[in-house]
Parts: sequence; structure tokens; C-alpha cells
Amino acid sequence: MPVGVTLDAAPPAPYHLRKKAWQRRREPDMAATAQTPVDELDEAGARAELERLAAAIAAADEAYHRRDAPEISDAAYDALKARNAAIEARFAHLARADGPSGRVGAAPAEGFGKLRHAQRMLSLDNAFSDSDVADFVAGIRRFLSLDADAPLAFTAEPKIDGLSLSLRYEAGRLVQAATRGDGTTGEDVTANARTIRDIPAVIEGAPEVLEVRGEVYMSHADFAALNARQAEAGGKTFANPRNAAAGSLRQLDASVTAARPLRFFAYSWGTLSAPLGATQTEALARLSQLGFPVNPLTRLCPDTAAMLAAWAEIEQRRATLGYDIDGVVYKLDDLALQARLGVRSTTPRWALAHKFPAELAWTRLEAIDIQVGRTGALSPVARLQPVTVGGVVVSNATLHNEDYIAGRDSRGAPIRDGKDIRVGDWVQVYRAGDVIPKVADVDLSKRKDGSQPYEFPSKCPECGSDAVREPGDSVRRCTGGLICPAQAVERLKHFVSRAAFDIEGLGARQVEAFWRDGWIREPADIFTLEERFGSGLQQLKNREGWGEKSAANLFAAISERRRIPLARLIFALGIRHVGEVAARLLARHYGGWPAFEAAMTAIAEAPVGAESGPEWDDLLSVDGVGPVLAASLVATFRNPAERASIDRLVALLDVQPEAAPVAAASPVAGKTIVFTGTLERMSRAEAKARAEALGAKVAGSVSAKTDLVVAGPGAGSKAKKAAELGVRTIDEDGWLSLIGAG
Ligand code: D41
Repeated sequence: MPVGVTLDAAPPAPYHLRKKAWQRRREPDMAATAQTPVDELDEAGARAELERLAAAIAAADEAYHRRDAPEISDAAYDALKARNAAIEARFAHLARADGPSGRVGAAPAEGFGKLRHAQRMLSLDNAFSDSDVADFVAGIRRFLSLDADAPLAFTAEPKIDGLSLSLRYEAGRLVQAATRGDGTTGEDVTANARTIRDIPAVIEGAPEVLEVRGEVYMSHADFAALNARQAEAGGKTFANPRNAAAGSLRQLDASVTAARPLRFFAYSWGTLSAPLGATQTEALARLSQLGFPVNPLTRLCPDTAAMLAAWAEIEQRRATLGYDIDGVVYKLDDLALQARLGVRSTTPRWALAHKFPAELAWTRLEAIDIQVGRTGALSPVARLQPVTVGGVVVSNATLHNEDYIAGRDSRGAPIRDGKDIRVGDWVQVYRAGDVIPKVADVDLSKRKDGSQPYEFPSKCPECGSDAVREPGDSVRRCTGGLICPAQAVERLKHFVSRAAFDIEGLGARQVEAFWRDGWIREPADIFTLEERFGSGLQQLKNREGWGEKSAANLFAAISERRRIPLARLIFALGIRHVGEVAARLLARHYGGWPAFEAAMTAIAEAPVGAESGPEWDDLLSVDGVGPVLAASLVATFRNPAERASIDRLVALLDVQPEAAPVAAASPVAGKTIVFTGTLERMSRAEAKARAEALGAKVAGSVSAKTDLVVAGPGAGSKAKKAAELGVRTIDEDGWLSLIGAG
């Protein structure tokens, strides 16, 4: 299998760490560069090397900007640039027009239009064991209040390792094709999709509106042939069929896509003007009839045993399928039951991806580096002698935390039979799907005499502050906060990431460069960049990789993001324990920044550990917000430096209030409801999902803000509190008639 791609296990190290890393040890990618010291180079040598560097950097830029296949690690990239700059500094007259300092920015991958999906493209929950599957089925039975012996059938189909695509047909004609993107908005690849033979341009007998969803992939044979052609033509080769499929579909010039052997399997649908059937099986049969390829290994399984048997069968055939799969997807067959189950934030309750076991390889652990993350966590990263694991070269892998290296779990119990991991050891590397590779095991028989246990640092390697481990925390954290450059940079990277501010043209690499030059030190600086450098546009233009157009585009993209939905803003702040889901819950609960800010301010005034009062109770009443999350949130607002940084940011933004999720037509829209006691006609989980679908907020505890309590038999303290507060309380029948389901 062609390789040559380095999969960076851990997120790239912060810039200042990286620089040290490459100075300390030479990347494998760099080994071929056998370097003559710059001051010993003669003119001919310098010219030849600048030519080589220009080509290598241009290729890396191309791969990076198209995002589909970074060809070299960030550290290797930085090393190439540094070498280029050093040579140019000495031989200024040799600097090339097409060299990295002469070129205007590589074409960004912004060429595709954006398309909003009429219905969100969901993700899948993962299972890794038989018991995960049993839990999934049991959870569904519980949610639906089904007896253990009531029949419940699932489909099982191979999980294709490609990329998702949504196709929209109107009156039988393909009118739109969009990639998944972030699930809400994807890229418009209509012209590209039209060139894929498996995708019909016109279909007969279809509903007026039909959105078909499925996976675009490339077969092993086509992948090998494509790479051979590419290599021969001096073009870029791909690390694996998935990257090849992604790179081929996302071509600005659709005629390139047309020449690439892409295939498609349909597995789902979005908006429909008429149903495709009553079950998953019927719907797939209908799609097949309409002319879409449907995976022939799809099975209908009457029970869990049959699901596991289908999984085993598909895994057994994996090697002979001729295309990559990474697991099996189970889906509840009955579409009416699917609708009752509904979705969690981004995954349906009725589907599950059961992954195949990971791929393994053995190699030597060359060094352990410590990276400092956004929340100050010190993460040990294994630097490995490069090894191929399932077609990808792995040179970095995670070592989780200090306990993991020492051979114990967070409670002190031995893992790997208590074997610790040492630099120089022969270690087993494990990779599952897209998951970050990790060091799984160590071969003691190959351990060198005199090796020493790894000593985990007690100081932050970035800023020298104490790194401490709080009781109950499995990670050691830098206590430097915002004075730690690594934390600050990582937080900025988080701030601009896709689920946060998602500023086009301002990715991790640009943030690092701006940080290094002191142009951006905190999020607010992003929004004053133009003002400060508007006149300094010239300065930006003169920077490597920036031209007039890309600079103007960047300022426009930043400006566009001043209007930001509340949930994104809360998530972007990068507060520990506040992920996307929690941010959305908070945004929904508070509605707008002023209410959120007022509540945080009120709570932050109380001394640490003595939080109380209506705002605190109200925060804890948000279903999904526990004491740990609440404490972390408040700690941020209590910290004067953090608070000032947030205030500076928000003053530059136009924060959009969270829209009420559903039409106010529902009698419970906008109301806060608490369920308590036993419900007999539906499970608590289903009741909650129904209420939320109707626009209500479901809280876990009763407070003055509660509008309604639904109390079943056995309701205790919550019903009592509702009575005390005079909150309206109804029983389950009352609830069902209220929502029109009685
Ligand atoms: O073969 C696949 N990769 C596959 C992916 C599949 N067979 N079925 C899928 N079904 C879904 C839902 C249940 C959400 C409609 C999926 C995916 N989703 C999916 N793939 C990537 C993200 C989600």
C-alpha cells in the first residue's frame, strides 16, 4: 500500500514547542535533507536547494490548504520554511519568485459554495463491544417502554469508510449535492456529483422532493490504479482510499472528478415529499428500485444475536470486499419507532456504528514529549520510529497521562499487568478508524538494560509554572493560566475552530503565526486586527503566504463573524467541561448574552465553594448542567483576567440570541418542565424528548422558574417543592392531553 503520509496523532504542538521539537530531533521527513550548514553552502548548492525547497513547500501548502491530505507533519513544514529563510537570508539574490516568501498565498479551499442542509446530517454513536450493542438495544426498549420479549428488528449494513454526500432531487432531477460539512452546512459539490456514475442524474417514479444520503468511496483497485497514474505523472498520491475519494470529490474543476473512479452507496435520506416505506428495509429497497446502489450485505436482524452474527459475517468478508469498511451500522427497522426515538444533540437514538477492532503494529518509542493543551493539561506524546498501521504511517501516538505511562489506571489499579512505558521501549501502536493512535502495550523482553522509568514533569515545559494534579483528576495541569503561552495559543486555536468562530482563512497555523508576531494574543485581538493593521495591510501582504486578496478576504471573514450565535460564543470561550452540547443547553436556557452574563456575574460574586442563591439554583436546574460544569463556568467568570478578556471580546461582537427552537404554536413552547415520579405511558426519556421537540425546556430540578411539573406515582420531594412554590402540577394523563397525545 502506498504510504508517505504522516498521521500526526496528537494535535500539532504549539508553535514554540514545535520549534524546540524539531530542533531537538530531526523529523523522519527531514532525514533525506542531509543538511549542509547554511554558511558552508556554495552558490550552486544554495540555488539547487532553494529550488527543491520551493517545490516541497508549494506541495505541502497545496496538500494542507485542500485539507484532504497533509503530506508532512507541521514540524517538518516549519523546518522546511526555516531552512528556506536561512538560505535566502544569506543568498538574497537567489530568492525565487515561486519560493515561499515570494508567492502570494496558496489558493485557499474556499472555492466551493456553501449549502445548508434542509435537514441536519446526523452523526453516529460508536460501539466497540458486544455489550455496547446489548446496551444500545436495551436502552431503546427502555425508551419505548417495550417488554423484553416484544419483537424489535434492526438492519445491519457495512459502514463504508468514505465521505457522506447528500443528493437532492426535484421532479426526478438531481438539482443539488452537498458534502456533510458540519452537519448543518456543507459544500456545494453538485457539478462533481454529476460526474459519478453510481449517481443517477434523472430518476423515474420518485417523490417530487427526494434527498438521498450515502457514502462516496473508492475501491481498492481503483485507488491503487489512481495512485500509480498520479505517481507516473508526478502528481500527488493519496494515503488511503478515503483521502483519495475526498480529494477527488472536492475538486474545483469537476472534470478532474470525472476522471476519478468514485462510487456511491445510498444508506439514508433527508427531506422527502412522500415516504419511501414504513421500514428501513422497505426504504432501501425503494432507493435501489429508483436506481441507487444499496449495499448488498445489508441484513435484517430480528434480535441482538442476529445483529452480532451479521457483524461477524461482515467482518469476516471485510478483506475480500474490495473497499474499506470500518464497522457495521445498525438501524432500528421500524421508521415510526425511529421517529419516536428521535435524536440526541447530533446522533439518532435508533442507530449505532459497531466498529471493527483496531489495527496494530510494533515499533520503538524514541522520545516522550509533553504538550500543553487549552485547559493546561500536560499530555504526553509518544514520538515513534515511523511504522505503518493500516496503511498510514504513524510517528506520534498518545500516551494519555502520567498514570497510563506508569502502568496504572486513575484509581491506582494496574493496567497492562502494571508494565510501565519507557523511552527506548518496543511498544505496540493501536489505531481504530479516525481515532488518534495510541500506545497500547510494551514488550518487556526487548527492554534495554539500564533503562529508567519515565519521570513526568512537575513544571509546565512551556511557561515553567507548577503543574499540579487536583485530587480526582487524572491529568496534571499547568497553573499558569493565561500567562502560559501554550494555553493561550491553544485557546485561540479552539476559538477559531470549526464548531466555534470558524473564521475562514484563520486556522491553527495562521493563529500560531499571528501569535508569534504578537498580533493576536487573545480573542478580542482578532476583531481589532484590521483596525490595527488596516493601515498595516501592507505588512500583512508582505508576510509569507499572504497577498492583497487573501488579506482582504481574511478581514471580511472576521467581520462576518462579529455576528455570532450565543451557543457558539459560549463554546468558543473554551471553558473546561463546556463542550458544544453544554454550550447549546446554556444558550437555550439563558436565551441571550445579557441574561447569561448577568447570571454568571451574580454567581461569581459569592465566595468559592459557597455558591448559592436563585441564579445558582437556576444554573443547576438546567438539565445536563451538573456541579462540576457549573463550578468551572463560574471559576472562569470569577478570574479577573479571564473576565476582562471576555468583556473585551464581547464588546466587539453582536451576539445573536438563541432562537426558540420550535413554533410557539405548541402549548409548552418556551416553558420549563420538570418530570418526576414514574410515567406509565412513556419512558422519562421519551417524555423529555417529546417536550423538547415541542419547544419546552426540561429541567432536572424544581425552582421558581419552573412552569410545569408532570408528576407520576411515587413523586417525592420535587412535587412537594412544586406545591410550596405554587408551580402548576399535572399527572401523566394531563400531560398527554396537553401535548395532544392523550
Ligand atoms: O456506510 C456508512 N458510512 C454509513 C454512514 C451508513 N451505512 N449509514 C449511516 N447512517 C447514518 C444515519 C443513521 C445518521 C442516517 C451513516 C451515517 N449516518 C454517517 N456517516 C457519517 C456520519 C454519519
